[in-house]
Amino acid sequence: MELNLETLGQLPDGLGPTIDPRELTVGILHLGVGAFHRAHQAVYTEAAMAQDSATEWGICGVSERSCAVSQLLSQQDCLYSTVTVDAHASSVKVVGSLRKALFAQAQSEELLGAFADDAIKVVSLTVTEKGYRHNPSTMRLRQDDPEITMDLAGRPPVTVIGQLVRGLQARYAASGAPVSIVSCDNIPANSHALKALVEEFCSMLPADEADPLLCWIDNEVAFPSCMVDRIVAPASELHRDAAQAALGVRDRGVVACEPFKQWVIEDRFASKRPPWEHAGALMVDDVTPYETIKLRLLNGTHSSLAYLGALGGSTNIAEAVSLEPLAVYARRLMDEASASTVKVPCRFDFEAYKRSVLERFSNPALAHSTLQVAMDGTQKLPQRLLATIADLRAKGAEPLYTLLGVAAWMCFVWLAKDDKGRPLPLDDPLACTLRRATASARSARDVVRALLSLNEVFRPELTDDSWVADVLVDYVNRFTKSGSTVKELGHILSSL
Ligand code: CS2
Repeated sequence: MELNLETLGQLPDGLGPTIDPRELTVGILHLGVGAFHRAHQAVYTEAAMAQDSATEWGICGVSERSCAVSQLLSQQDCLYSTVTVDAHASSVKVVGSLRKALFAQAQSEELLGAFADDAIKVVSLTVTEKGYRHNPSTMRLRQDDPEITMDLAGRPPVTVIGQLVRGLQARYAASGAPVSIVSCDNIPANSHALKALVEEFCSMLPADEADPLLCWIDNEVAFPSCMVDRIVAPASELHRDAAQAALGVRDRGVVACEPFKQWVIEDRFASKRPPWEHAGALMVDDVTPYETIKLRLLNGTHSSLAYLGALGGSTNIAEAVSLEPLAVYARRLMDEASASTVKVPCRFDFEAYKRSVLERFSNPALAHSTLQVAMDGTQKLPQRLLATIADLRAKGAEPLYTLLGVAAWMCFVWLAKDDKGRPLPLDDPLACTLRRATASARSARDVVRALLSLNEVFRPELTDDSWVADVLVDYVNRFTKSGSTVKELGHILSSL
């Protein structure tokens, strides 16, 4: 038997949704209905509705890149379960807040209809960093992006920015009802950055379309930023079996996640919003301090462990952080990153935060693959590592640990294999540019010079900092010559 509305009544007590999915109407349109959204916002939204006996915040989830997820979810009446795991226990629960699933590329009319529907009060997104099609170093749309050009020319939009602008146009033409757009991606000032990209796209439309739209967006559309946190790994057969054993029905949409979750939201909405604070989200005036700490300490360390771990042959993050030099390194990297964060939330306990990050990375039940975290480095490094380096350099400091993470990324790109010679695939929207840049490199200095001059990734103050280049050359040299990344890391750490 499969999980769906008909089998819902047969679920064991306490494992079903805390609201009745049949009673919900749709009030949220979410772009990017992947595992993260299903283990995070959808969970908060269900709990918020349950707390307040609200029914108007059902979610319409949109798949962006493939129809597989939206089809699968539709076949299960949009029900799916979370399997929450750590070293000691696991728990299964069916989530009922997702009520509809669309595939953007095949259902563009329905998507525009959803944007225009004034029952939709919130449009949210988890489309990963590359979904914004921006240059992370400038936060502007990539000028040479053919997909953006084609969306601007008026085809049914394929890019997320195109979908947002065409969707907002449809809403403006229909009721003009206010709406709030919430980015839930790991980008600094995420929704504010998104607003700038939306406006940039609008300003490339003919003036008679652009001007009224921009004016309406300014008055009626809010872009509250937020910080999201939960480690979610692709579900394995083990997780699906655990769900089946607990539920008594088969769920093909299982998501596997850690127990920890956090959501800090800027409370600046243009429209009614779900009472997420009743589900544990923190509503604040300014998310910057939370976001900077999360991006630089958690995500920065995650990425660095992913590159070092992958080079050293670790397949997942828990395995990587179980190696002494990597654990020591992670700790020192977080100490360094915390010195770069200027604003800190009041009563924030850095020590407890760092300990909890290491504990979370050690969760063996998720098997979060190093290659998955290593993916899209050009889109992640600027906010995770480079911002720390730039801030510390501006203070005259020497961010030796953060640079180690950047050097590991450079080795990962250049060597394309681990210590045992096994290939490490480069999954990055700028993969061709990276390969071209490093193809003729013969030495560590060549590689560092070639990569540092990619202005999509590195800002001029880093490209031109000869101290930074020298440190990177030294690290890349040592890693490439050593034959054992983990041992070499140990040597480097003992010399710092
Ligand atoms: C990870 C994040 O894949 C990655 O790059 O660093 O997805 C991380 O697991 C989340 O941001 C945790 O909240």
